[in-house]
Amino acid sequence: MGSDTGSPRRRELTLIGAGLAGSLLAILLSQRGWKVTVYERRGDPRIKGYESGRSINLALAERGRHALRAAGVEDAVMGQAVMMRGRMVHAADGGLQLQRYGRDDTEVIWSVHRADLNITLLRAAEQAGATIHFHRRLHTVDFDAGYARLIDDRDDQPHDIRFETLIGTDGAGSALRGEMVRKAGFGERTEFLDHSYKELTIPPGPDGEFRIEPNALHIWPRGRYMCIALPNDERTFTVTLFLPNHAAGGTGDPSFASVRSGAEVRALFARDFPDALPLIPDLEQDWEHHPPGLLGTLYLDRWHLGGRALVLGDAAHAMVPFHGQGMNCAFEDCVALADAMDRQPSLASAFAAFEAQRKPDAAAIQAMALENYVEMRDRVDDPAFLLQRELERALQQRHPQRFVPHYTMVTFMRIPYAVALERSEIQRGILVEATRGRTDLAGVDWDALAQVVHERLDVLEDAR
Ligand code: FAD
Ligand code: 8R5
Repeated sequence: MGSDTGSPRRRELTLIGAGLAGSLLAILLSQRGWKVTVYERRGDPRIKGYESGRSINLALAERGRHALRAAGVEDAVMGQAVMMRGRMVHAADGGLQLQRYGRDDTEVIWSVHRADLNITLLRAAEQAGATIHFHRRLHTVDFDAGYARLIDDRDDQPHDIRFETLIGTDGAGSALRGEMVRKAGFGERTEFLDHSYKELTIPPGPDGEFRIEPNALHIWPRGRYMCIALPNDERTFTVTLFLPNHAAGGTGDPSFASVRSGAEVRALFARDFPDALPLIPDLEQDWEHHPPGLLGTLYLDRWHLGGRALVLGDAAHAMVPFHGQGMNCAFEDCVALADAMDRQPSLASAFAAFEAQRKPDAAAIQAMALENYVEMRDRVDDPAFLLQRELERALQQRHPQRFVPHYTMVTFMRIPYAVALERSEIQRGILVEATRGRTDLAGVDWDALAQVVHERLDVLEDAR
């Protein structure tokens, strides 16, 4: 509902966290006439000196782009985005293979710079009328009285505010979620993966050029672990090495327990990623200076306290990164919430409608993200998987409205994630059955398969 209904004053909302979801939501709600105030723990990234200097990039897909479009910032973001057409698989024997994500260059993902994206969104939020306060970390909340305490971490001084409604866009470690859980339970649990990651950098070549193919997401699959690399527009690549925390019994695999020093990481790269090693000149320093990142899935039974408080994005449903959908999902949340607030008569009913709509979808992408780790690290260079992929494409061509590849439903469409998961499971069954015992598609009975497709999959409405 807009500012001109209900109370004579402009309706106020207080957002906690001006990261990706918080800054986008501030735009969408300001545009709808809400008086939006955002409190952010860190300093203003637009002020020089706050950037860590590291380029961290993210993969932006259709769900995220659609939300940026709704906020009117798509063009500003896409100007610096680098296209990624597919997976560039670096096999252990040095072989290279590009596996396209879609049918052509209309079905691609985009690498965007996190800090630049955040700055673009913050500027647009202020232009739309939002007020953003930096160096304000949410500390404690009195939901009944409508008071919150914020801390300035530069001098440890408390700042108390009054609020009507708090929206938590404060990320995976959300302080607002902590306060909601303290008051009302909510069944919070986090399932950590037994794997963590390290970020490394491939700088530009001697003539300022990209050192490897820029228009791809590079993957070095090695069975129980892997490396990936995403391009940055300044011609660097951010490399992420994912390793188990401890080697599985008897495997002698590398792990965060066994690879501890710069020398050990160099030996690991020389053995497993020899083509990447000469591209990462600061390997030892990157390894020793960047802390390992933890990976986990956060589950929460409820996301809101009446019309008083709500969490969304990573604060409500943090996920492992392997589908590249955390930001995309958080952005899709923002649009869904703004829509629910347009439609519902009260904030309490809008929050309830948002939670009911988005919880199954968040659970679905959390599950699909966990599954995609196995696909990326172990299956992308497996002949059986490649044959299933070939059949997936053939069935898409024959039945474009019914058989849509899993990756396409998640990445290039906006159908609910829960629908994508349900259909993917049916499709995987068809692909596994039809390729069992085969090494190519020569003897496939296409008429029988057409019948199976029609029996098990109805027409998929294309929300693109
Ligand atoms: P965040 O973007 O984390 O924002 C939270 C904000 O809240 C931050 O600004 C933080 O400083 C602030 N904050 C925290 N606590 C407080 C407090 N107590 N008080 C006030 N402010 C607070 N997703 C993709 O879709 N594609 C990708 O390729 C991808 N790659 C990723 C790579 C990395 C290295 C990481 C870590 C994540 C990646 N993700 C990716 C996931 C994506 O970053 C998150 O899903 C997304 O940022 C979630 O947005 P958010 O606004 O909920 O949280
Ligand atoms: N996030 C990504 C994909 C899917 C790629 C594919 C995977 C790094 C911490 Cl691991 C990962 C994807 O299926 O071929 N799209 O985008 C981003 C990913 O990792 C990001 C960069 C990351 C959290 C570290």
